[in-house]
Amino acid sequence: NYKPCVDQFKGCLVGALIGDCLGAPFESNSFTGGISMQRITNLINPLKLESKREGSKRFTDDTAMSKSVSYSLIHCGKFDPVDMADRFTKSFFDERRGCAGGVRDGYGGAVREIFSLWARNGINIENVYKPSINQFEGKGSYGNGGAMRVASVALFSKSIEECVENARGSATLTHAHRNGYNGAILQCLAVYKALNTELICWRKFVHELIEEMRKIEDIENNDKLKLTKEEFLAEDDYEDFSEEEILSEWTRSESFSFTKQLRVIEELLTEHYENGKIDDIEHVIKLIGRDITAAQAVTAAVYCFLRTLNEPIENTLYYTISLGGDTDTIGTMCMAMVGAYRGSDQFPKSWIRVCESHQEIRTLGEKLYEQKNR
Ligand code: F2R
Ligand code: MG
Ligand code: MG
Repeated sequence: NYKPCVDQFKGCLVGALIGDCLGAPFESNSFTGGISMQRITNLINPLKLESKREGSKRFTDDTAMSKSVSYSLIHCGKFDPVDMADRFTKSFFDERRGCAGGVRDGYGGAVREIFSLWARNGINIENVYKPSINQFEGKGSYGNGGAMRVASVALFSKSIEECVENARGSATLTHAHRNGYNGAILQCLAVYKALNTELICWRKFVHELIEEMRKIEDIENNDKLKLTKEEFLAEDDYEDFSEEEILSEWTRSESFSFTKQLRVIEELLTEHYENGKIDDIEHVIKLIGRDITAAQAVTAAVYCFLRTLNEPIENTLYYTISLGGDTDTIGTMCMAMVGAYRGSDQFPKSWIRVCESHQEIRTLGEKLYEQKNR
């Protein structure tokens, strides 16, 4: 019967904004190790940011697309694929034209092609999903772009079932690979549960996500197709591959399973919480990854949220960034969960103040709260 308050709605979107704006300077596609805590705190320690200009940390594609999702849900009162696609396209081309504060950094290559096709062919209910379904020889994009923008879908949806349906629909507009949209569903469910649970027990949280993802991935019927990394490895010859390359192959394949990877998260968290194991970031990176695939980025975000659940809120972002890789996106997804659980009042004021459009984002959280409680 727990009823989340307006500060949690604002917190979810403000957290997502902070993760994007403060995580973006560290984003890299490199295959090197994690990022040192010293480098992170040198740049984003709340005290250091107090002297920075209000709104000086710009958001990237993650927040630009999240804003379109929020505005669409608020305007339509339901998930409307045509309206949402239209907003993505307008916002992208407005930025290109230098409106909306100038060209925005970092959209993925495949998603840009979808915007161009929508702009060229027009958008209607018959053709809106065609560009994404046709990408990559009909496999669709496995990038994390569907998941990175899904937080407001969790705020908007009234049940787990609505979360699943709306997350799948909104993600598939650009990400038709099953890892792409299933990652968005997992991210949406994690935010929904963070918002609607008064006191989170990490093990129960993981078990509930496993149960939901088991149904979505239809593990009972697909058990021979949905593999663990070890099962995947046994299927082919990966002798000359490094561990990171094997993880990369598996997380880009349709054999990848979020259900099975959530069990890996459970093992890592057990080592941390129950066996008191000292953190080894390299080990976490090897098992979970941190790249632009939804398979790696969403599981990393869930892990970082639960791994730092009871620590000071700053530690969650520091820890997330320390994994390296797709730091703005893992940051935005993890901090959306944190904000939904703890509320916006818990974030350092200087963190919020330096983020571009923080007032607008707060207002969107308030509007989504009002809409839900009307
Ligand atoms: N694009 C970036 N970062 C790169 C630049 C960052 C840095 N600041 C710099 O300046 O160097 N970040 C943003 O992209 C990610 C979200 O991407 P999204 O929306 O999923 O894009 P897309 O285009 O759909 O997928 C990304 C790329 O993945 C490859 N790919 C996807 N599916 C594939 C498939 N089935 N087969 C083969 N390749 C596939 C393609 O190369 C896509 O272009 C976030 O990190 C956001 O922050
Ligand atoms: Mg980005
Ligand atoms: Mg990114």
